[in-house]
Amino acid sequence: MHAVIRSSASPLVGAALILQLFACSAKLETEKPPAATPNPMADPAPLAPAHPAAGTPEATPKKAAGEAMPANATVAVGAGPAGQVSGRLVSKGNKFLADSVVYIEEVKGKFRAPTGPSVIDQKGSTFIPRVLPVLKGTRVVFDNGDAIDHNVYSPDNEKFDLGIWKSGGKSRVFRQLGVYTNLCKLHPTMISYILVLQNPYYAVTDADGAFSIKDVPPGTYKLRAWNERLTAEVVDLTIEKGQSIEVVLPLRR
Ligand SMILES: [Cu+2]
Repeated sequence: MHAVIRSSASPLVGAALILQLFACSAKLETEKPPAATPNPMADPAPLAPAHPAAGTPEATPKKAAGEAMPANATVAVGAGPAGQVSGRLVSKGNKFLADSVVYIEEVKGKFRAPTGPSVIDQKGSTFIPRVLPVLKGTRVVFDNGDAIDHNVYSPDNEKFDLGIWKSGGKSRVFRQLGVYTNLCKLHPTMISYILVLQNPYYAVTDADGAFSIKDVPPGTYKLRAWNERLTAEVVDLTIEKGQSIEVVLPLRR
């Protein structure tokens, strides 16, 4: 059960600064004051004070192309059995939000990669999925489902080339942290990305840029977002035991 009621206020500051701030519900057993943590490197966009506004109807800010981008906003919304970081990415015109990876850069401890592999298919000369985050040490199978030759290679990090083959899979274990661009020498339009991450606390955004990272252990972290075209600020956040945090994270060129 989620004993959190989410409400929001959308103050307009200056021309068109929209911040979505989530306030604590008065019904929380252990109430935490809302904390807004602007990144000091962000544009000089003042964060409006987060007044608890339980019962205020949720306003949906309309975003148009050319609108000013909001600063990132990080707000604790309540406590529950497991920590959670969720929220959404925003961008100018809300473009390119899908298939971003939002992840916690480093979490103390060692995380064992899953015993089974992750899979990237090649179908219709397209890598599916286009973006695949994996835990360090994960085996990734490239499965050629086409009846034609494909190749998989990456010019990134330690580089690799799996050769050229028709039907069936070839695999490799990704042991080095980083982003790998996967390409096919035979089909220049084929591209996909593997993000090798230190811990399993990551999520891929949906078409609206929404994400949810569950079961996050308490700690102070850097939250990052990777996007094929745009970049995001790094967000510092502290999550306490069982706390839920909502983040609105802008992507920029
Ligand atoms: Cu190919």
